[in-house]
Amino acid sequence: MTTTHHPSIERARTTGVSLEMQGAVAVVRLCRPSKRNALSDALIEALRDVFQNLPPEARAAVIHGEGEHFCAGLDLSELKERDAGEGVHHSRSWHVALEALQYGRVPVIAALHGAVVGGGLELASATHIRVADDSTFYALPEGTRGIFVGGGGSVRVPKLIGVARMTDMMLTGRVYNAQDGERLGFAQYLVPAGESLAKAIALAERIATNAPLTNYALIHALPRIAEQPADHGFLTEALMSSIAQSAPEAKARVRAFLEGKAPKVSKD
Ligand code: 1HE
Repeated sequence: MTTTHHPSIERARTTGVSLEMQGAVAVVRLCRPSKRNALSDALIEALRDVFQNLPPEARAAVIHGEGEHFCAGLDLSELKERDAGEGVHHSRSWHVALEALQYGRVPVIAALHGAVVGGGLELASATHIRVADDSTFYALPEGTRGIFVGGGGSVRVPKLIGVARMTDMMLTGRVYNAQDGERLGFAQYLVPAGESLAKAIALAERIATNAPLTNYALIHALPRIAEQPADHGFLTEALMSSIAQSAPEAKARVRAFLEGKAPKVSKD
């Protein structure tokens, strides 16, 4: 089936970022396997365009990489002699693209496998849920390449694993395997090799059935509340919670539970 998307999404496809709708789930794929999905400037721009222009029917998204690896990070062949000003603009272009993903319209789940390194880990850290398979490994080779993270990694990675572990990864080139990565907090799910995409899509399908305002609160309000001083956070929480509760969909869902028509919480 061919669907017509926003022109920028068709353009992104020719650059190496494709989008396919599976019901209400937007499946976004990095398609540059010969370069291990290394993120060129064009790919970063394409990611920005895709996440800024997801089709209106999308209610959750998955991002994954074609080939043996999720993403090898910054395209090092483009790391030319930039002066300080150009370097700032380059880094800021990553920030814009990854903010489009993190603070977009829908929750995004990363399906990880193979290398999740450098800018690839920065990209994964901007998603809302990470599903890794047994082949996944995590590293920040920037330290050994004589550079620093520039795609938001110094803000997002410590929130997952802490400043001390990120410092160690960058100072020593330490690589974490899939099992350790899940234990430390890089990924919330760990599945057998080859199964991360299917698991991510299954989670996205479930998320797509949530009330839209609940998903909005989780991706836009929760991370901001977590950064606020407690007294501001409590107020933002009260405002967000009252807005979510007032939606007709919330009323209908609560009524369904009280009438025994909605599933109970179950540990199975
Ligand atoms: C690349 C890149 C890349 C592969 N830029 N071309 N990231 C890194 O320092 C990681 C560098 N990459 C690797 O360590 C390995 O390639 C992998 C572990 C990811 C995969 O290994 P492998 O054996 O499967 O592939 P390969 O043979 O190393 O690479 C295949 C091709 O992809 C080869 O090109 P070819 O023309 O010789 O076939 C590689 O040169 C190319 N390739 N990775 C450019 N990253 C916003 S700031 C973010 C800062 C960073 O991300 S720094 C960390 C960069």
